Amino acid sequence: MIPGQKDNFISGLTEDLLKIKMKKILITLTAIALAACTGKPAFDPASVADATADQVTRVEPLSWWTGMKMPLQLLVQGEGISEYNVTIEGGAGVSVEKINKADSPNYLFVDVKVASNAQPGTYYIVFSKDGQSFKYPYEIAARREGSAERTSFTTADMIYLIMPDRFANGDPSNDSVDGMPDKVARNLAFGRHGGDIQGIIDHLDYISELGATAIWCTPLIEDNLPWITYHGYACTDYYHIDARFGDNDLFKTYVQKAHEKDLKIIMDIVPNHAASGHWWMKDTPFKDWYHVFDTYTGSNIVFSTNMDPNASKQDLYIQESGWFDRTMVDMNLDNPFVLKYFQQWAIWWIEWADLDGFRVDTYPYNEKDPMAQWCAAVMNEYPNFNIVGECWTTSIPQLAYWQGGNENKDGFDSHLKSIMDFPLHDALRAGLVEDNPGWGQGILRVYDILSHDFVYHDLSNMMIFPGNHDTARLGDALRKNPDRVKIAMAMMATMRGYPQIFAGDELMFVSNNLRDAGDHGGLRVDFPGGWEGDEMNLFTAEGRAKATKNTDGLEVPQGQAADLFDFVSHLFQWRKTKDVIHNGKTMHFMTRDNTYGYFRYDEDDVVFVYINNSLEPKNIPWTYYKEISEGLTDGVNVMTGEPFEVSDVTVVAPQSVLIVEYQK
Ligand SMILES: [Ca+2]
Ligand SMILES: [Ca+2]
Repeated sequence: MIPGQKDNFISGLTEDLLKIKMKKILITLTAIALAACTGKPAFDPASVADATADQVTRVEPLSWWTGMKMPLQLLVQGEGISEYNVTIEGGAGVSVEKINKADSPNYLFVDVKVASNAQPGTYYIVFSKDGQSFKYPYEIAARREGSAERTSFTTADMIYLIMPDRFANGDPSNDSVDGMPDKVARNLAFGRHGGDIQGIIDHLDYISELGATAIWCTPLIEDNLPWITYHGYACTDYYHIDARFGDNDLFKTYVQKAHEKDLKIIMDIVPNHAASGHWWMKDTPFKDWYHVFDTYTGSNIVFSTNMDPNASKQDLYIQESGWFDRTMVDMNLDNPFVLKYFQQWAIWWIEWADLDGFRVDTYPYNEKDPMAQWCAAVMNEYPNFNIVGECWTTSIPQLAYWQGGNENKDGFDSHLKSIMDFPLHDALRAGLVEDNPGWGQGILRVYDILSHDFVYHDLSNMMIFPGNHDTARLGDALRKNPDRVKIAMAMMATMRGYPQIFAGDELMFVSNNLRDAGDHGGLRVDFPGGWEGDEMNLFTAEGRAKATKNTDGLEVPQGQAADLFDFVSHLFQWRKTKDVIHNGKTMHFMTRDNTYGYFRYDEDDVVFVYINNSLEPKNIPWTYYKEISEGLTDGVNVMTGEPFEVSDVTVVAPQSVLIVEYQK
């Protein structure tokens, strides 16, 4: 039919007539379909026995939806299941396209076609052999309205990073769980402390009050190794929330409740490695499901092998295929079934839990080409989604290489939207504590890092952060100096990209002195007020005003918790609506006296930031800034709300920051 004919056909009908005609067409089509099925009665679920727990031990993804772009491939596990034929019953539109056998006889990978006319509902996977059949119910649901177009985190957001085990214990009944050997042990830095999803739900208002608009939790899915499981980075079951954090339904509730408070949820995921105690390690579907070595081979952690023109193939192989740790087996994303497993697993969590973004752990440890396909698959399903990868390198060109769209000489495109600005993190921490800076030192380090911005493909998708769960506590790095913590926070609120703050850094937490606290376990301190019986409660204004010192060894500086919280909260509440910060340009000025001045600007607004990181009062060098500051009047001091006029004798106190906003 040519377009003109269709237009004439429809325009010649009233709406009612059109409906009648369409109905007749539908009836005819249904009749044709039924005729085609002659001889095959409708499936009666009662006629086929349910699969026993031995016959089908597992089907993943746990469910699926109509209208998805990602093709569905079911992983089916069961004793000797590969000998069975598989069909899908329960309605037209959902059918088996291909049955793939694995190396192990106890798996099948079933390609399922969910046609555009498929109806949401319960279908049945029917397994048949020698005249015997059993069935397994499988839900194909309707998608949420607007699911594909969901938005994600952007420069308008501030991301609050939480380690759930250390944030708040909302449900003491799940601190230790039968069948899970790692029990609660709050006296150990590497023990479980009992924090959980309910604890986060209970404190969403605190997170909102701070000015955060998104939450990134370290992994919540099951990590059931015998010890050191509190961090969740060694997964033993990709489709279930760890019982010590809650369950899948509670996770979904957490996302809903966060959304009600305009907080986005970013899920932390780890496709690079699974736990040595993952359920599939007893019987992997394929021999090359993960990277197998004769003797333990750890990754050499040399990411440069990915873009180094002089690198040997062997070094690259060890980098991307070596294990992250003895308890973390390295997944083989070059196996197409593994890649597909992780693609649809990621999409399943977005769709099922209504997620707003991903943070991908140990990003460059994944084989880079299949990982790029992984990103592309997620972005194909959700074009506005954001994914930030942990590409932990101090090298700016190497970091830039990993951002999708970057013009890499080898043609590689990661399709990864966001990267973490580790070089800025390092410069900020190093520069802020240098009181007698030499050449290129002090706050000038930050200027130097920003001078490399020409290398990056997309500055708006840089996650900037003064600290996270893997680096020393900001309070320790800045030598317990609250004035410099304020400077760091002010820079995070006013620089390009989007900020991420690690829970507790807003209150200048420092590492505790629990046993074994020398490494990460010690900086991941419990949030005072998150546990019943805590002496301090820093979640409330009243508690912060009274806060002194925690008897557990955590030193919250006396009298400073309330002041710091108010400073950080004011900053990030202000930032929420500042388009000039979200999307404006930057102009910065180089000085060698441990001060730093920069402007964010667009057609309508200018924000001026002046940092005096030195130990003396400083006059703002306005004449030096005149190419952008000339003519600016009616400024407002962002922190005090007071009018601010440009003056040659504006003195800024030592170790402090001034932020002024102007309308052009
Ligand atoms: Ca708990
Ligand atoms: Ca790897």
